[in-house]
Amino acid sequence: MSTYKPSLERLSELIIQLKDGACRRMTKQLLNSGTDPTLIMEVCQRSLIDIGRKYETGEYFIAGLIMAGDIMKQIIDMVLPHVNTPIQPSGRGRVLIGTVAGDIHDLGKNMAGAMLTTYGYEVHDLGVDVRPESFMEEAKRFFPHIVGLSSLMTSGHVALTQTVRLLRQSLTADKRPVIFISGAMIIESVRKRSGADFVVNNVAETVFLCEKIMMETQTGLGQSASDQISRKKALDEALVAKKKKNNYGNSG
Ligand code: B12
Repeated sequence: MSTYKPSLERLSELIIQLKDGACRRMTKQLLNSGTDPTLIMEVCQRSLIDIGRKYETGEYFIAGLIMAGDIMKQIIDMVLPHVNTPIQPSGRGRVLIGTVAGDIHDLGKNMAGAMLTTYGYEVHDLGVDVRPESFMEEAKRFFPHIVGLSSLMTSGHVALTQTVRLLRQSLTADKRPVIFISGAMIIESVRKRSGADFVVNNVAETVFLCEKIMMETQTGLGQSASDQISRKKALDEALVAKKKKNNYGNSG
């Protein structure tokens, strides 16, 4: 049994030390003490970034990444059933997700997919290492309102750009989905280069943005470029306001 008071900071330390049993116990204690499940997930995500840095500097090896991935998966499985969702009907909108070609990271994508499903979205997950053509074929069949592309490695940015281009070229304006991109190495300049509409950095942001898009535009399809730009500006402002309100890292 852990002798520590449950806290998100302590969970982060345990994750970074790769102590899986203690991580499970701490997560259980945090959930029992009423900590917001999305805060737990965000702390995990940030801790895994630290583990990635340790891998880069040679302090951890590939085994460390594998263990970290395993711990993250266990925590996600414990946390997801505790996510409180507003009561709303299914069929909020269709979301197509997948990890781009050459990349097998899937924890963030799975987490985002599970959250969106809980929130009533119809999520179609193409898995990992997905070719641009597969995204395009599925988009033509499924007609998603939103497409979410995951890419955790710098080497995936080419595939990301190719996928966005192909989706834009092969779908007519009225069936064009809003495209999100996400992952560890994704920043605004990558979004610009790829031609995607939004970068999402965590599940809370993903759900928030999907809700806004579905609410504000009915379907989010068939917008003119200027509509898209003004909508993006409004959403960006809303996200900044939401971030300011968030009080990370000091519950428990
Ligand atoms: C765990 C991990 C692994 C695990 C993955 C297990 C799995 N099933 O996914 C394993 C061990 C398999 C792995 C392998 C490799 N990895 Co790795 N890995 C990581 C690590 C530590 C954490 C990633 C993670 O799961 N984070 C937790 C999740 C929850 O966060 P997230 O992915 O950011 O997702 C959140 C948001 O971005 C968003 N989101 C993410 N995806 C999506 C998708 C959609 C649709 C939406 C809406 C939202 C969304 O929501 C999520 C939740 O908030 C990262 C470090 C880091 N900085 O992230 C390195 C990292 C990504 N890996 C890296 C590397 C180099 C590799 C390897 C090449 C190592 C090797 N030598 O073999 C291989 C790559 C294999 C391949 N071809 O893909 C590098 C990439 C560096 C770079 N510049 O490209 C990183 C950044 C580590 C580092 N700092 O060096 N890795």
